[in-house]
Amino acid sequence: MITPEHISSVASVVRGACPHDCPDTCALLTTVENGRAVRVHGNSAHRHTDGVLCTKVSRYTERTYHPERLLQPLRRVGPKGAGRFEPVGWEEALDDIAGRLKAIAARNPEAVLPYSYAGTMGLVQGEGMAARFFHQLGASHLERTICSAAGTEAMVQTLGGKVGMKVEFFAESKLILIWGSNSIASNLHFWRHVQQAKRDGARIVCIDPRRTETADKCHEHIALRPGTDAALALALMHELVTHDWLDHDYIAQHTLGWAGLRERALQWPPERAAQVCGVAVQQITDLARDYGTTRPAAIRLNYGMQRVRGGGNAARAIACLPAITGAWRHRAGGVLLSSSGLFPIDRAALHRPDLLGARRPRTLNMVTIGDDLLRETSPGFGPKVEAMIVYNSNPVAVAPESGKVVRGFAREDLFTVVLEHFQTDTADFADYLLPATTQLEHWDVHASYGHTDVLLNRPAIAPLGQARTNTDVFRALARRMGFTDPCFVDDDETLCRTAFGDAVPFDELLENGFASLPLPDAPFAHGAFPTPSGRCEFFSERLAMQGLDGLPDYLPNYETTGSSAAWPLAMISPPARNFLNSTFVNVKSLRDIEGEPILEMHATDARSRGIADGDVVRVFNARGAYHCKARISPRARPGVVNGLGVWWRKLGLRGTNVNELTSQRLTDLGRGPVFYDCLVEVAKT
Ligand SMILES: Nc1nc2c(c(=O)[nH]1)N[C@H]1C(S)=C(S)[C@@H](COP(=O)(O)OP(=O)(O)OC[C@H]3O[C@@H](n4cnc5c(=O)[nH]c(N)nc54)[C@H](O)[C@@H]3O)O[C@H]1N2
Ligand SMILES: Nc1nc2c(c(=O)[nH]1)N[C@H]1C(S)=C(S)[C@@H](COP(=O)(O)OP(=O)(O)OC[C@H]3O[C@@H](n4cnc5c(=O)[nH]c(N)nc54)[C@H](O)[C@@H]3O)O[C@H]1N2
Ligand code: SF4
Ligand SMILES: [Mo]
Repeated sequence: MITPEHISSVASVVRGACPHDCPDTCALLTTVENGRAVRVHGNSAHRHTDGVLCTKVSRYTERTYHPERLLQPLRRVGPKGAGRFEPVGWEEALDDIAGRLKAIAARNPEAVLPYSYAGTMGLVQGEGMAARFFHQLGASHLERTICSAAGTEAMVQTLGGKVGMKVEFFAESKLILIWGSNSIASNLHFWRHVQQAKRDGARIVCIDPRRTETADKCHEHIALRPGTDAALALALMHELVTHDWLDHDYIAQHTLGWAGLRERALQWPPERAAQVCGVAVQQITDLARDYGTTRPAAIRLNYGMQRVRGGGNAARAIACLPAITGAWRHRAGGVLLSSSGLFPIDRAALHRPDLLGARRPRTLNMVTIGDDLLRETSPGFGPKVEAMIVYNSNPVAVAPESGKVVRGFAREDLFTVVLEHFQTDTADFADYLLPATTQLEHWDVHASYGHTDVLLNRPAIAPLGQARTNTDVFRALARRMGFTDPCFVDDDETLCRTAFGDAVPFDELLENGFASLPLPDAPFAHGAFPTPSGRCEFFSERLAMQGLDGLPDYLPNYETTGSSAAWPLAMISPPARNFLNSTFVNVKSLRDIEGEPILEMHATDARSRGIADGDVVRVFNARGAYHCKARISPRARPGVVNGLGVWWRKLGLRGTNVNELTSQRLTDLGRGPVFYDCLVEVAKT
């Protein structure tokens, strides 16, 4: 076992945090020898990490010292998107970028758009200095919706925020519903609690259209059609009502809108839901009985179920369940989608929205970047986007309807700066490509969306080559833009301290690398939800005021099988286990495990199309076409195909990926993406 105490004159062990968009937020220990990181381990002193990392991050040194790491600033030569660059000095690059931004901002700063997401979840290298920069500039706001917006809004409206059970108490549950999540792939440390519960006799049920690695290991798998989760949740409620598996006292004291929800649930007998979901009636009635009669019962909800038109309503319906049965009374009962709302982040101090003054720039949604880059100046839209600064994201690969995203990025009149570790699909379109530091090379501080500890990340090694931190690039640009507020000279350690202010003891972070938030074990045992009413809001007044349904309901997908003869198959595109979104696709050892981009198909769907296992197929719809290899697999249910992982387009079979097919429509709540609400046809090539 490696602990930070094993320090010698040539070797040291540095405490850090995994930066990736993963609920586990592991504590890392990096062994450094002669200035070089030689191994990255999980810190066993951190209870949530428990000394274990996933395969991806155990290979972190391979990614860090990858021969294709960007090590110097580059300037485009040749046409947009050709990916040809020449080296340029930092000073020259930054001077030119600042000059271009100044000229655009002099006409209208809203023509500048930041584009970023969760390449790093660090609060400092994420939006720490960047938000200050764009606020001072008055650039367009970006709605950062691409992952979790519908579920987030659902939790806000129902429970009052991204709050819920503590992950460690799932180990004590007697019934666990894993709902819309492939935990073994995407939430490994949660899965360890499930294993414990299972050893202690708990029943584990997986609700997922795909027979995942996780489903394989559960007692029951309910393979419903994509986008039908709300129908299932309402039918469960129907059964809870008709069998009186209700906690009347909890409902009366701690919930709002029961009469209305009860009435709606009674419209959903299991037979009706079974039709909609494409599952057996008995699976629904059995699940309802188990959920209604087992104490404590816990739901691990994850974002996989909310990337469809009705995703927000579905998450809301599911979030109502533990209040109906009083599951919240026990610390091992309730629901967890995300714990991130529990962290006392001082966003006002970190992001400095006050720098906007009276200005209120327009907001563009990162999901619709394809359309928005192709729009001209107009009264409804505002100015045409003239410049984009991309950091911590790879939109050309991850945003929906990539045909349009590519056309947008290919505009010769768009000025694009990309801060990156690698020459990604997006980086190919940059005018300036700036080398960024990795987590081993910079300071940061992290909240988590799977547990309730704050983590500090110290740099283990010096920046490679000429790489610079995101913060440093924005500080340097701010100076050139003439931004004089003192916040633009804050160093990274100061930003780390600012993120939580006095709410988290920084000394403890420096000493241990992590600190637990002081929180009750059973957050809603006595109600006290952080909603306006203080109750679990089955009925949301705030939604009703927006003209929306105040109660959760089932909203069919935009694209439902049966509605189109041309596109008879539903396609979902969940994460690949050895990638993290599009990160790691270029790490050879991990790509070798994934092999090639594949589409899982049920044998009947393949047979009727003359497709054999391993055939190269064309997956297509009106938006585009994507080539990959067919895998005939029981992991796919009839009528649904699974296009795994967000591959880099240029590392796929014919320069496209699965997002060629996905649509830019938005979810019912939160204006999120509908990646898994997508019809296609498949043909042998
Ligand atoms: N290894 C790995 N880990 C990851 C990621 C990764 O790419 N790779 N991504 C990270 C990110 S960004 C996130 S947001 C988190 C969260 O992770 P999620 O995005 O929730 O991803 P998964 O856990 O794979 O869960 C998605 C599951 O939902 C299923 N699903 C699809 N449509 C539906 C539906 O309509 N209903 C239901 N019930 N299920 C459906 C899919 O088949 C899949 O098994 O994971 C993170 N962790
Ligand atoms: N079809 C389909 N599409 C999807 C999904 C899906 O399930 N299906 N999942 C969606 C989800 S859940 C999400 S969250 C999004 C994710 O979309 P993104 O947030 O764009 O995630 P990544 O693809 O991992 O790209 C992150 C990039 O940030 C870079 N990066 C990491 N750290 C740093 C840093 O410190 N500095 C700089 N400058 N760069 C850094 C990495 O090298 C990487 O290229 O994709 C979405 N797209
Ligand atoms: S990606 Fe997730 S499981 Fe892997 S090391 Fe990072 S936080 Fe842990
Ligand atoms: Mo995500």
